[in-house]
Amino acid sequence: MGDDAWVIREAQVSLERLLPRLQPVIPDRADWQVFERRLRGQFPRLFRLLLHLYGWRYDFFYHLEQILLAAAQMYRERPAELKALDVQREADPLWFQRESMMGGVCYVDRFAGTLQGVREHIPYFQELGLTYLHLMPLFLAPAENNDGGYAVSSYREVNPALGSMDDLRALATDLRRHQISLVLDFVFNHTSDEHEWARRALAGEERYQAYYLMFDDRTLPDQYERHLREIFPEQDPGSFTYLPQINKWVWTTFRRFQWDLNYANPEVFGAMLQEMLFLANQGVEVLRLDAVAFVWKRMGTTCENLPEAHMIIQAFNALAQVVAPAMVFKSEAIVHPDFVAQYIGREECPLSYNPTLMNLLWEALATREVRLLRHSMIKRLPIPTDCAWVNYVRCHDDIGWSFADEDAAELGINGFDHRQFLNDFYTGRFPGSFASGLPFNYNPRTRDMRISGMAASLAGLEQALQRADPLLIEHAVRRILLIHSIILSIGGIPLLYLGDELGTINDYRYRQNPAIADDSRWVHRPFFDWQRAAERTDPATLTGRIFQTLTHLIAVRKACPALANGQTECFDTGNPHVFGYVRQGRVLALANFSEHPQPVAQAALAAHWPIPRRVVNLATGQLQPIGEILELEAYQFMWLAEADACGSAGAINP
Ligand code: OTU
Repeated sequence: MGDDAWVIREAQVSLERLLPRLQPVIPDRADWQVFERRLRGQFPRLFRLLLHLYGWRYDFFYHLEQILLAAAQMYRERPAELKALDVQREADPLWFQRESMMGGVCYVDRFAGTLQGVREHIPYFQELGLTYLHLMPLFLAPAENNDGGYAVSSYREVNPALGSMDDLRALATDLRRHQISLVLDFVFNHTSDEHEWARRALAGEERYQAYYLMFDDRTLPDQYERHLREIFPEQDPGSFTYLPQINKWVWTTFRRFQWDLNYANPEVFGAMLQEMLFLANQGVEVLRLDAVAFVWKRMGTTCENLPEAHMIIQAFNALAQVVAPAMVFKSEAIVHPDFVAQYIGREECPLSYNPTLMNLLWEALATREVRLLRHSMIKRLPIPTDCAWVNYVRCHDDIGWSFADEDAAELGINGFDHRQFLNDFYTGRFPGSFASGLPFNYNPRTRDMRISGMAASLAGLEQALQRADPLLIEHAVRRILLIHSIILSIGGIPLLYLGDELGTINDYRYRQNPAIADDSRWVHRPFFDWQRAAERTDPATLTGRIFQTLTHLIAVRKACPALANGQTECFDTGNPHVFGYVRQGRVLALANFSEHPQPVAQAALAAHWPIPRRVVNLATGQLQPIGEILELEAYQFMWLAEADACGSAGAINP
């Protein structure tokens, strides 16, 4: 008990001592009042977190002061327009939960050449209904070894091939005027080996060597490695890289040119805080925290998802809420669902990718059965009501089968064997598979493997087109639409991987580029095909059909408050192939994961959804009679609601 009272008192005393030192940094009276009010609100938990992380240091209070001085400085530099947005969002903290929210993600160069090019395509984003645009890493990075931009050499310089910082700010502002929030990555677990800190470390400066985790010999690395997971075993096995220039080993969880930062050093926390708030001040509204799981290490553990990793993020969160409360964090934890959930919270990451839903959508397409999807979603979809999932079917990374073995075991499924099957299925090795995917990072020791491929190719379109078989093409298109219908209706923020709205398939040309030929993820990072996009208005083309259907579904979602973030009840439809859930008690979504028509009994639905007298399928606008048995066609989905609800009256085609 004594401990806690001491911390509370110490926090109070420290704050009163610090405030007069911070005030001169923010000369404007009104600004200072806002800053002080927010700091008073966040300080007790911030103090506790930093004390836990760095309180053992003799110079703790020095670092605490440096951290707050940096925050005050970044607040002073924050543009007025963003300060106004802060005030607006403080009054509307759940802004990201609306039915109008719709996300998209793309590479600047591959989508539009430059930042200016992206700006010119704002009408395209509007056509799709986007309110959230994630631009893949766009900062300075090594020319070749940059892991798709995830090896950052400067957090304050745009990659000159894409434009300038001015272009980035102008784009952020322009997007905001069009109600689109800019989303950028904060790659904070590591820097590239060309970052100034890394260069100075290599030149022998001890201060910067302490920014990273460096070892004089293999003794400690060997001990750590006994428990570590290899992320890229094919390209860079192990988790340490030898640096001949200084005869040391540096911790590199990912590629050899991505050096993990040492967050046990409070100076690193302070330095990265400034980079984070700098991003906020450029107009970033959602910050994607890359690789959250790895930021803290402790001997004898997997060095993933440690309690201190959460404390680092929570401390960043507290400081962002003081300086830039308009911005929210999104967690990128592609790990066991129990661990994914631990990052989600208003005081940590209000948004999180939903990798479990993502990989189970593909699992259900492969098996044509929805039991693992349903069982896992019943257990894992609920999160705090002031947070939201970001639901996606594909992203720029591989698909890892990160569902919980326990969930599978509860259904009598052996997780390990099931993953072998899914890997065989999605690399086309399983007889009869429709998928054209590529293996990614097979690890012979663990037999772990992940899958690369564009959504359309994984869903069968590539094979079907090769075989020019109309029925197979039809099935593939329906699979693409089916899984998108789920991310658009299950709650949270749907996130579209741009290109998927055109049914874009794999692009194997990366194999000709030696710098990336060994990384199969590039098969699903094609250049955006604007020629093909020109077909999007013609529903007689495949592109047109996929695009028109998706944009229609997006428009329906945006007009239907029941499809906003909120309660989702997944239930057993009584048919093993049909996934079903009720949104906020009002919309019933059904999805048939098999290529055969499937019946669902009225009684099975009525138990979860009071069947209205007149029912409309919002997805098509057609009235949907519900007899004793409701039949779904091959891969059909329905969004059923009371006719006249959700503004459907106007849209109904009887
Ligand atoms: C992230 O992903 C990025 O999305 C990747 O594109 C990067 O290569 C990587 O970080 C390094 O910056 O290993 O295969 O468990 O899976 O954070 C993807 C989480 C990755 C990791 C995830 C990482």
